[in-house]
Amino acid sequence: MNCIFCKIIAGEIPAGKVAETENFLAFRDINPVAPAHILVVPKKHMEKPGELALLDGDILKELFKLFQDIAEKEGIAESGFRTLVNTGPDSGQEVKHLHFHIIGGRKLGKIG
Ligand code: D5M
Repeated sequence: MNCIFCKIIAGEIPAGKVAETENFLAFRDINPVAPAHILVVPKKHMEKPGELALLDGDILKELFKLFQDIAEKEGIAESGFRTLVNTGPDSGQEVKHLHFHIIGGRKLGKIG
């Protein structure tokens, strides 16, 4: 499968790794829209957030703890940050491997 995020997970192309857990990898977005812009991706290829339900274990706990750990590491836990997922054509999803954006480090505008 020709998936850029699968290649990052496999170590075939470089990325600015920020954190890793059993099921997720976090790395810096190549086109940051804010001083902190990190992508959190499941190591298993999937396109939509609902597919996380197919994984074993306490996936949501692992994921939300990772969001918090990243925010603390990036120094944005107190100032605030946005976590968002684009799903499907209307959202503008470009990479068809599920990814959570964590964006912070500046005042963010309203979501359009
Ligand atoms: O966002 C897809 C995001 O993926 C976009 O912000 C750029 C980022 N991207 C694309 N290729 C790379 C690599 N190679 N490293 C890091 N970040 C990358 P979407 O929600 O699909 O619009």
